[in-house]
Amino acid sequence: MKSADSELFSIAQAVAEAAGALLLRERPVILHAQAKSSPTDAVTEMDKRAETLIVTMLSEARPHDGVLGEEGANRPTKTNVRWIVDPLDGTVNYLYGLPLWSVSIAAEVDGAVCVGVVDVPALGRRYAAVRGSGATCATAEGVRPLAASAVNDLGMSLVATGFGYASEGRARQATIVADLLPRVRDIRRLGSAALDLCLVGDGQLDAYYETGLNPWDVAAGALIAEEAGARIRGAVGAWPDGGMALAAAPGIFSAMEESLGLRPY
Ligand code: LIP
Repeated sequence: MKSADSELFSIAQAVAEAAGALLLRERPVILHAQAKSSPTDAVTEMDKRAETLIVTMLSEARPHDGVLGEEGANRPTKTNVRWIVDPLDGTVNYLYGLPLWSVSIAAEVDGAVCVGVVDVPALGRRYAAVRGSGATCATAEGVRPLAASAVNDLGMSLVATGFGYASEGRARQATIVADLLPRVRDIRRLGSAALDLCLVGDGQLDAYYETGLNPWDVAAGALIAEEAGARIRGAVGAWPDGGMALAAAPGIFSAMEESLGLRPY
């Protein structure tokens, strides 16, 4: 691991752990939400508190780096590093007291994500990856390497997806999942893109796809999935984008591309 990546990795781990601990330990019993892009697109005080903590820690560690965050952080970089953060991915799950939410911290170096950490406090898991060095999951029992599943039959695959907050987009997403459902083992909708991507890397999902995501939803999880041996892509290129985020076990990647109508890039 390059020394520069090692420094970024250490910072990402510390920031993700601190934000995850804040969200887990200081969640109010009564948590209120405000609406963002639609009445169902929720943001809570905890999303904002977590992002404030993340930006503060990053600024102390590397004051001249750029930062892009879901809740408004948007500082241009004066170095070759930009942090892409989702302080609370799976906000609706968190609001309802469900455990499937995460903190996603990614470091982009010269335009490519090189470090990713996804902390899943309610599950006691911290997924991480450094480009070229594989992906891991840390739990109370220790640190284990990740590996995508060996499935090679789409009809026996567990596929996750997600849906946006605008009703017209959801209608289009519904037609995609309706077409896919009879072709696969089953569908899951877990509610956190970052976690979905990590679970593909962990072999607990065979594939995940979603349209309409933002850079902070996918930056860390996509690297973790790729470093774990999954294949990833977007609508128009090798990295997930707003048009499509796809991560799949290698044995079903082409079948997923075909099912989703993705052309070779
Ligand atoms: C969520 C994503 C999820 C998507 C939800 C939402 P948020 O991010 O992680 O995959 O289906 O609609 O966008 O809003 O909880 O940070």
